Amino acid sequence: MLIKRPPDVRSSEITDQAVYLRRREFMQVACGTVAGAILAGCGEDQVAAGQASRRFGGVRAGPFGTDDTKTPYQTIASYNNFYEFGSDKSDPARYAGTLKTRPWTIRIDGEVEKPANYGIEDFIAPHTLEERVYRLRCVEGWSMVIPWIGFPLSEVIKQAQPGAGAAFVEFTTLFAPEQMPGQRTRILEWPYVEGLRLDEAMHPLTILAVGLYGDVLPNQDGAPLRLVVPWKYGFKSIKSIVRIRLTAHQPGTTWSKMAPSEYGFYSNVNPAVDHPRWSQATERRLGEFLRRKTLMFNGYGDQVASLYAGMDLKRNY
Ligand SMILES: Nc1nc2c(c(=O)[nH]1)N[C@H]1C(S)=C(S)[C@@H](COP(=O)(O)O)O[C@H]1N2
Ligand SMILES: [Mo]
Repeated sequence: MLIKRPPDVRSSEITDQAVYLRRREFMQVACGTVAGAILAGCGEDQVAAGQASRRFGGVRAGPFGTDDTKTPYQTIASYNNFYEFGSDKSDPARYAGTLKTRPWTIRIDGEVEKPANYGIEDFIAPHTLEERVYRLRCVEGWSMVIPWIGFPLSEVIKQAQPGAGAAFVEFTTLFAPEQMPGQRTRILEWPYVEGLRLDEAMHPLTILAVGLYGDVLPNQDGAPLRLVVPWKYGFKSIKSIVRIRLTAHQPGTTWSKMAPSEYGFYSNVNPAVDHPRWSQATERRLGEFLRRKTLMFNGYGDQVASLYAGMDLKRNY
């Protein structure tokens, strides 16, 4: 059997992260535009050279680490799903530069005692940032290992004080067709929305990510703030969030509205439940040659299986 190198991971991507960053001039934004307290390495020399790193300082190693080899930065930042910028994997890296991530407001409302609007800096500042190295498994059959920078979603929800009726959380991506060319098409219903059960949202594995590999998120990965739910298929991890709403009833989600027989509300990674059009038993880790077996709950079963005790996961896909 001939084993082909995956065509979508080019050897040119195997370059040093710093070189890549400089080449793509991701670091053009001057330091000080993000909460200064959480950023380090913003020397004036770097700013002058157009290389101002927006690296996060004081980040501690978070729990749930993995020994899996991390996917190279260049792959994480160039092979994306972000339909607001097109449906080709290379579209987000090419077009997401038009997304304006400052100023950025996040609203928390619905079934909470303390609804509020936050500017992104105020939203992030109270939280201790952690590096969480998580596997991400896309429903399409590929996976990556990503060193996110973020903090538990539970901290944000507790602060908003869920009301007695709160049972689910709905997340909404920015709607800005002038910045997001995909939203000028009808490929999906806009804005992109996702949802979790409240206990899933409160689970210690569930984070809001603001960076990866120590730097602020590249736009194509969901800047300035995206959800990461590592035991669920990648589409649950909604990008560029502007609203977090607690609800009494299960919210609709973009992919389940688009194709209800293919994408459910739960979307837990499950090698035993096939997508109607393809098997979910194996996956291709980007950068590797051979496919690997997909693990139940993406390998996080010890942490999350109890959330689904007694549920039929074939029905609740
Ligand atoms: N707003 C929004 N969020 C999104 C998507 C999208 O199209 N729009 N794609 C999802 C899918 S299908 C996946 S696999 C992950 C990909 O995240 P990554 O590009 O950072 O690897 O983002 C998810 N979040
Ligand atoms: Mo995905």
